[in-house]
Amino acid sequence: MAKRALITGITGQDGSYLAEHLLALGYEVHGLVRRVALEDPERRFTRIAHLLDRVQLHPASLESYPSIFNLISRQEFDECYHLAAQSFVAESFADGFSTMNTNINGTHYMLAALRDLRPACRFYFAGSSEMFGKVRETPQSETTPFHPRSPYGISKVAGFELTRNYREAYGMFCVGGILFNHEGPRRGFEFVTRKITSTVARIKAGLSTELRLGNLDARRDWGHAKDYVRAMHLMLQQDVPDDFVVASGESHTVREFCELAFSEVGLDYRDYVRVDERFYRPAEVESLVGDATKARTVLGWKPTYTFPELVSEMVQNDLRITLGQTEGLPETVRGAR
Ligand code: NAP
Ligand code: F7E
Repeated sequence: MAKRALITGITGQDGSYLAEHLLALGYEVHGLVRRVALEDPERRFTRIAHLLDRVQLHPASLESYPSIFNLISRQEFDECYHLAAQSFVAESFADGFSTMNTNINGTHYMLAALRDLRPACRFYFAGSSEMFGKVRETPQSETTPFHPRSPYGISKVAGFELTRNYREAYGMFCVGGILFNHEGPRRGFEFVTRKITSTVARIKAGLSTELRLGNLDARRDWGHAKDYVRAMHLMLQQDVPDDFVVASGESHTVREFCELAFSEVGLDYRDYVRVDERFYRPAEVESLVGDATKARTVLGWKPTYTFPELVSEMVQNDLRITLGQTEGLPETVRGAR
């Protein structure tokens, strides 16, 4: 019989790639979505429009325990991938309270409902390299201490610890993935990679003349989301639940990302990029690079995309969208920020 998986955050970047991956593996895929999303499918389901006849969507709210309890009581899920979150670090400084509420309570509600109704369901928590924050060692691995630098990072540490506690206290199969930045053509426009590639495309098309960014010297370990969702699935197939770092092991600056993205269309980033203080954060995570040795050896996972391939795919995709837009195609999900 096909395994039945629940994905929270199925409308997001990772949720959409994971749904595709699980469907290809023969899973029955269900998604938790906000009711507003169901009411506005044209705008809210752009990443899963091509999957709508193959997945089952259920309205529920991460802010409401009864709605989650009700959903989990109606279906016998084998695996649950809890990806839904307020995932934009800068927004978490603007509204720390709702980030905490969604990310911490939402995770707690999922775990508590599963414990009551379906304790055998395997649970994946979307932890983040932002938990390392002001890093204590480089590269960062599963044993590196956390020192989060934003409400988002703090919320992810809390979710990660809740997940570990449910594993240790109640013997549930709960795992925390500590994923470093992963991107791709479906990345939200507010994140720096997509902001860069979408603006490069607009500049190339003559629709924009500059790109305003914050800290160009920040370093990130960037991979492709398609590679990273494979690791999530592998984590839930192990004999013993455990936590894993997933990373490329390479770090690059925002400046290097710009350099490659602009050169993809034959331009020099120095002619277009302007530093704008508004995009600096109150506390920055300066440099992240992960050590995914455990994922490579225990899960047999390895990334397939290189950094230049990732940048190139994102720029080429945005060029296609932008040129399409000038011919009257609809605007994509969210505006740049
Ligand atoms: P994303 O594109 O921002 O997607 C977030 C998803 O969460 C969307 O489906 C969104 O639904 C949903 N969501 C947000 N608030 C919600 C709420 N209150 N109730 C119900 N659903 C809500 O994020 P992503 O890049 O796919 O990341 C997936 C997960 O991995 C997140 O937990 C993120 O924090 C974590 N993570 C991401 C990275 C990365 O580099 N991408 C790295 C480490 C960890 P709507 O479409 O309705 O807004
Ligand atoms: O910023 C710098 C910014 O917003 C990357 C999320 O998926 O990965 C993501 O969080 C870096 C930061 O991602 C701009 O200061 C410069 O140093 O793309 P980002 P993030 O904050 O690393 C982690 C692993 C997650 O878990 C999160 O969910 O780029 N930066 N100038 C800028 N960033 C943005 N967004 N916009 C700028 O103009």
